[in-house]
Amino acid sequence: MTSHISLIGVPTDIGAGARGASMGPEALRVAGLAAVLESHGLQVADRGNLSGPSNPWLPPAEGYRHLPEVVAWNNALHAAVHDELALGRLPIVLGGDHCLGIGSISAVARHCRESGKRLRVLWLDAHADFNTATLTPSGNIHGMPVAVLCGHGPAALTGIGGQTPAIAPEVVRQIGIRSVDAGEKRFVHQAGLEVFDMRYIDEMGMRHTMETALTGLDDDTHLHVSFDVDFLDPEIAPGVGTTVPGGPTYREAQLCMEMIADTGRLASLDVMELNPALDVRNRTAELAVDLIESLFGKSTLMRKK
Ligand SMILES: [Mn+2]
Repeated sequence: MTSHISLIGVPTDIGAGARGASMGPEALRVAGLAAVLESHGLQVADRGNLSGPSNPWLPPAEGYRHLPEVVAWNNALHAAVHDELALGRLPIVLGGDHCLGIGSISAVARHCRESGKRLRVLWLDAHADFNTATLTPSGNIHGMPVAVLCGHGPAALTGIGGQTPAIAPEVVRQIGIRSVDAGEKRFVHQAGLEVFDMRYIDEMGMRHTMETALTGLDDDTHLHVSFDVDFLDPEIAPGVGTTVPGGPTYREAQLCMEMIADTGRLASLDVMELNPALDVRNRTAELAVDLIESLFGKSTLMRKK
């Protein structure tokens, strides 16, 4: 893993159903993200925030809310992430709502094609984010990024990065899922996504879940983590727009992050949906930073490596 990290702020809530995720990047900075990473010997360059259209807060048009604006933000993010990867750096995307996974992961996939790497995406989320315009009543595009990346959605989004679909469903492992719409559920099964939902984690434990989700990685694998903060139980992480009870506890989330760190394969990261307007004294941002620290190798255990 490279020790050169680039922070990319993407201050928008353009794909969300609640305002406020646009303040996520600054809350993560205020919670000390750069300093925490530097304390582990990493070199951190904060690239500042991308800019893009403001949020017009309109109802859906032909099944999508704010599609032109979502396209603009994701094109900008795609270019920024691809540039950092081309420089051999590890981009951390500070969202912003999860529609930005489209720009980020399409860039990672393009980089993998260009560099001959295999891709594995871990999607940590309460939601499958596999909706389409016909399946979702809200039209909020933050519920659609995985479907778009797999080629289902408007061409202006599915084509970002020059290949449709940007990724195959087989590269994705979804973890922590506990809220899926009925039509979306059928579509997830049809597409063949591998989902480790909360029932699975309850029955099998986080250790077995992560061992299974991480099997088959090798030296040529680029591991991307898309971390939606609503993955976490709302008792510990209230600062998100779409809380769902029954998520991973603090210890389960730490174990998840530590086992990813143990692979040594992490090569890009999204931190999405943090909503400071709904947070309590920035505690969700501080928790996110704490977990990111584990993702980059802080061990809370006494065990010798
Ligand atoms: Mn999400």
